Amino acid sequence: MRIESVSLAVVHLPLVRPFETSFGTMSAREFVLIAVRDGGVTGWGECVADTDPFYSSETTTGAWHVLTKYLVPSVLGRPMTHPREIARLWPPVRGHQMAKAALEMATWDLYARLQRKPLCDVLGGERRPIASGVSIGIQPSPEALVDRVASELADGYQRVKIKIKPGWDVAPVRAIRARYPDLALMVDANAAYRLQDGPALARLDADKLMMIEQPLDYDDLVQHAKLQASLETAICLDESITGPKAAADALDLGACRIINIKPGRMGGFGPSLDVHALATARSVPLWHGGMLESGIGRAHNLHLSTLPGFTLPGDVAASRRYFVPDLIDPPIDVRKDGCIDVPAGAGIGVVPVDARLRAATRHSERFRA
Ligand code: OSB
Ligand code: MG
Repeated sequence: MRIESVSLAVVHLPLVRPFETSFGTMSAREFVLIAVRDGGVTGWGECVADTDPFYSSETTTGAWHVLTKYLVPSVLGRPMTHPREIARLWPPVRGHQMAKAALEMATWDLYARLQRKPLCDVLGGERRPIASGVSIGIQPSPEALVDRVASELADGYQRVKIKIKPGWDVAPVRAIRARYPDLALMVDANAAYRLQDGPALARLDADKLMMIEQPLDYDDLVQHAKLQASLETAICLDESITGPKAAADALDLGACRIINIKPGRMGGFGPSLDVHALATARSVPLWHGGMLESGIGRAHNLHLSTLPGFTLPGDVAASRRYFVPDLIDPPIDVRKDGCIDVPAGAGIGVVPVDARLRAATRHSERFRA
C-alpha cells in the first residue's frame, strides 16, 4: 500500500437538533473529512475535532493545520504493508490524537478495501449486530427529558445516557426512574464536577445507574480514584482516556471500572486495539462512544464495535438522530431490537454521496506524492 494522494475537506453539517452538554451547545458539526487514495481505491476518514476546544483541546482549524503541515506530508508516497505502521511515520507531533486518528482510520479503510475485506475483519472483529444506546442532551425541563426518553425507547434503543451538570443531575434522573424503574440508564457529566461534589454524586447511588461517565476533569485521574472509592456506582472514563498509557494508569489507580473507547480521542484504531486488549485482559467492560459523527465516522465506529470486548451498548445510533440527510445513502438505521447492522462490503462499506459532500464542503485541498 502506498498513499498517492490525500484530499482534505472542511465539511459543515447542521444537526437535526441542538445538543447541549455541560460544556456548551452544539448546533452543527464542522469537521475535516479525509480521502486517501492508492490506485483507483479510496479510503475515508472523519476527524472528530469540533470547531471549539471544549470537549478536548483540539479544533477543526488546528487539525487542518497539523494534518496539512505535518501528518499528510509524512505519509504521502511512503510504502506501508499495514496501517499499524503509520504511527511510526508520524513526525514528533505531540498530542493531536484526533488529527492523527482521522488519517490513520482513513488508511485502515483503504487497507481493508485493497484487501476486499470489511474493516471489521482486518480489525480482528466479527460481524454482529451492534447493541445501540442514545446520548440525550440537557433538556429545558425533566418533563421534556422524559418525553425524549419515551420517543427514543419507541425506536428500540437498549440504553439511555443523559448529560448532567451541577443543578441538572438528581432531578432529571429521578424523573426518568419514576417512569422507567428498570431502564438501563447512565449519566455523562463531561468533567463538570469537582472532587468536593462527591456527596452530591453519591446521591445517584440510589438510582441504580450503569455508570457515571467522566464526572471530574480530564486530567484528574487521582481524584477520580478517590471519588470511585466513595461511590457504589461505577465510574466510566471518556475524556481522560487519551490512549493506552492513560488507560493503564486509570486502571492501576482504580480511577474507573468501565472505559469508553472513541478512536478519535486516542489517535486511531491502533491505540484503540491496544486499549481493547488491555481492558479485556483485566475484565474491564468497554463500550464505543460517539462524537456526533456523520455516516463515515459512524461506520468506522460500528466496525470497531464488533470486537468482543465491547460488551455494553454504545453511543452509535441511527443517522437520523443527527443529520438529515446524512453524507451517506442509505443512512445508518436502528433495528426494532435496538441493534445496528454493520455496513457490508469492503472497508467501512459506505462512501459519501458526491453531491452532498460538494454542497457541505466549505474548503478543500488535495496533496499528491
Ligand atoms: O461525552 O460522549 C461525549 C458528543 C460530543 C462530544 C462528547 C460526547 C458526545 C456524546 C454524544 O455524548 C454521542 C453521540 O451520540 O455521538
Ligand atoms: Mg462522554
